[in-house]
Amino acid sequence: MSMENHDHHSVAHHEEHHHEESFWRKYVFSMDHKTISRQFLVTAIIMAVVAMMLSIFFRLQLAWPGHPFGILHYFLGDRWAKGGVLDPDMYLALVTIHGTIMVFFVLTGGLSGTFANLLIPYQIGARDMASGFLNMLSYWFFLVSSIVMLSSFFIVTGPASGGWTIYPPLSALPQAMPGSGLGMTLWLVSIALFIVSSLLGGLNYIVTILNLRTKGMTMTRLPLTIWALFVTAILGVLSFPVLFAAVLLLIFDRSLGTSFYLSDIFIGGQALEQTGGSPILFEHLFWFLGHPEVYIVIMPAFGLASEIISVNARKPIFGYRAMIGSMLSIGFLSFLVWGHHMFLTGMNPFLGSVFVFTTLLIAIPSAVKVFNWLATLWKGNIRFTPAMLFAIGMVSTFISGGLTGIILADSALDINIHDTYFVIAHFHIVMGVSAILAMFGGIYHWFPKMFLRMMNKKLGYVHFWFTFIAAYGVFYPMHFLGMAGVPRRYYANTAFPMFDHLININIFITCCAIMGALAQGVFLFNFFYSAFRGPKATQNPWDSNTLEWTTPMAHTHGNWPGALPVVHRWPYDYSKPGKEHDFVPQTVPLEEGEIDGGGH
Ligand code: HEM
Ligand SMILES: [Cu+2]
Repeated sequence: MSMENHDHHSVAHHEEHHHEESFWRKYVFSMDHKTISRQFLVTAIIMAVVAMMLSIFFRLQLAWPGHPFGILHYFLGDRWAKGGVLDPDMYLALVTIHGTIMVFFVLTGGLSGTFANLLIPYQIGARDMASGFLNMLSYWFFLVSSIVMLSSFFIVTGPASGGWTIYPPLSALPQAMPGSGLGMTLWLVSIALFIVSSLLGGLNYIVTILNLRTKGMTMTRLPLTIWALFVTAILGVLSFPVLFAAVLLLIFDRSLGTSFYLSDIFIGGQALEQTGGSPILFEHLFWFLGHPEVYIVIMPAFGLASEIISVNARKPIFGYRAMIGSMLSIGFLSFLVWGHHMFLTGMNPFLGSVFVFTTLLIAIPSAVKVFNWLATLWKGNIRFTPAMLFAIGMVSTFISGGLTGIILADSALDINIHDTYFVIAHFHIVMGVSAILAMFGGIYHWFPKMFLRMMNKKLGYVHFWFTFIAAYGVFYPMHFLGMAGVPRRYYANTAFPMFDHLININIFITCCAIMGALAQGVFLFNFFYSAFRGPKATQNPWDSNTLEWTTPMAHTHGNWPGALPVVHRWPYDYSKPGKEHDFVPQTVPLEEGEIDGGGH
C-alpha cells in the first residue's frame, strides 16, 4: 500500500489482483480509511445517544426534583432509581459520564475519527492513510475504551461520579464515595485506552497530510477541512500525553500508596496518611490537556463549516490564509490559557491576570474566523441544503457562546459565576452545540461519499430546526440560572428557598431538552434508512471542487482506480469570473495568465 501511495503517475496495479477480502477483513478488522471512518461514526452515534439519554435522565430530576419517573426506574432499576426517584449518587454519575462521553467519545474520537479518516486521504489525493494498521488499531482502542466506560454502569458501586474533570480527592481516594471506587478505576482505564487511540490516530493523520499529498497539492491548496484536522491532530499529540501522565499518577495514588495529589485529608474526623501532594497539581495537569481539548473539539468543526459554507455560498472562502493563520494561532494560544479554569484555586492574582490576558487574546483569531464566514456568506448565491443550515447554525452558536467566553475570561467576573449554570451555558453553546451542529453538517454533506446514497432533505430540515431551537431553548435560559447563583453538579436545590422561583425555568429547559432529543430520532431514522434505502448519489451532488468527488461512486480500494489525480489550483474557485460553470474542480489546469487563489 505504502508503495502505491508514493506512486503518483503509474496506473495503480491493485485493480489487477482481485483478492477476495473476507467479511472480517472488510467490515470488522478493516484497514481501509473509508470503512474505519464509518466505524468511528456509528460508534460515536451510539455513544451520543447514550450520553443524550443520560442528560434527559438528570434533566428530569432538575425540573421535577424527587418526582418518580417510570423511565428512570426502567433504565436504572431499584438500585439507582427506587420507585422511579433518581438516587443522588447516580445523579452525579450521570452528569460525569454524560460530560465524559460527549467531550471525549463523541466530539473528540467520533468527530476527528470520522472526518479525519474520511477526508484526509480523499481530499489530499492519497490511496489511504500512511499506516492502515495503526489506523485500524486506533479504532479498536477507541471501541474498547468506549465499552470499558459504559461497563461502569453495570457494577454495584456505579460509574465514576466526580465530574468529567475527575479532580482529587474524589478521584484519588477509592473510599471517598461510591463512584470513587471501581467506577473511577474503569474511567481511568478507559481514558488511558482512549488516549492511546487518539495518539495512534493523530500521528497517522499528521504523517499522512505531510507526506502523502498528491502532485500539485501544496499546503496552500489544501481544503480548510484538512488544515483544521491537521492542527487538531497536532494539539492532540502535544496535550493528551499530559493527561496520560496525570491519569497514571492518579492510578499510583489510588493503588500504590503514593500521594502526588493528596495532603491533609480528613475523613470522618480521621486524618489520612497521605501528605505532601497537592490536588492543585492535578488541576494544572488536567487543564493543560483540558483547554487544548476544547479546541480539539471545535477545530474540526471550523474546518467542516468553512468547507460547507464556501461550497453552498458558491463563493471562495473569504480570507483563506487568514483562516489558516487563525487556526494556527488559536492552536498555539490554547496551550497558554489553562489557568482560566483555576482562578479560584488561590493562585496569585497577578498570575491570574496573565491568564486573563492570554485568554482574551484568543478572541482575536476567533473573531477573524467569524468575520470570514460571514464575509463568505455575504452576497453569496446561497444553497440552503441541510448541511448549510447546520454550518450556519454553528456560526451562530459559536458567536453566542463566544460572547460569554469574554465574560468568563475575566477573573474578576468569573469568580462570581464560577461553578454555576452560567459556565454550563457558555461551554455547551460555544463548544458542545457548535461542534455537534458542524458534525451534523459534515454528516449531511459527506453522507453521499460515505454511504453512496442521499439523505432525505425534508427530514434534514425538520431535524435542523428542531435541534437548533431546542439547543437555544436549553442553554440560553441557563445563563440566568447561573447569574442567580444556581450551582452546577447539584442533585437538587430544594434546600435553597432563594432558588424556588426559578423552577419554571428548569421545567422549560427540560421540555426543550426532550424536544431536542426527539428531533434526534428524526435524524437517526434518516441516517439509517438512507444508508440502505436512500436514492443513489450522483458523482458530485454539491458541485464541489475538492478531490473526494472525483473518485468513483463506489468504495474502491485505493480510492482512484487509475492514476492519482493531479492538482492545479486551490479548492475555492466558486463563481470565478469568466468561467463557464460556477465551480472549477482542483484537477482543472490553470488557463494561461490565470492566478491560483490559494497564493494570496
Ligand atoms: C442533549 C443535549 C444536552 C443537554 C440537555 C445537556 C445538559 C447538561 C446539564 C444540565 C449539565 C450540568 C449538570 C449539572 O451540573 O448538574 C451538563 C453537563 C455537561 N455537559 Fe451537557 N448537555 C447536552 C449536551 C452536551 C454536549 C453536546 C456536550 C459536549 C461538549 C456536553 C458536555 C457536558 C459537559 C462537559 C458537562 C459537565 C459535566 C461535569 O460537570 O462534569 N453536553 N449537561
Ligand atoms: Cu479553557
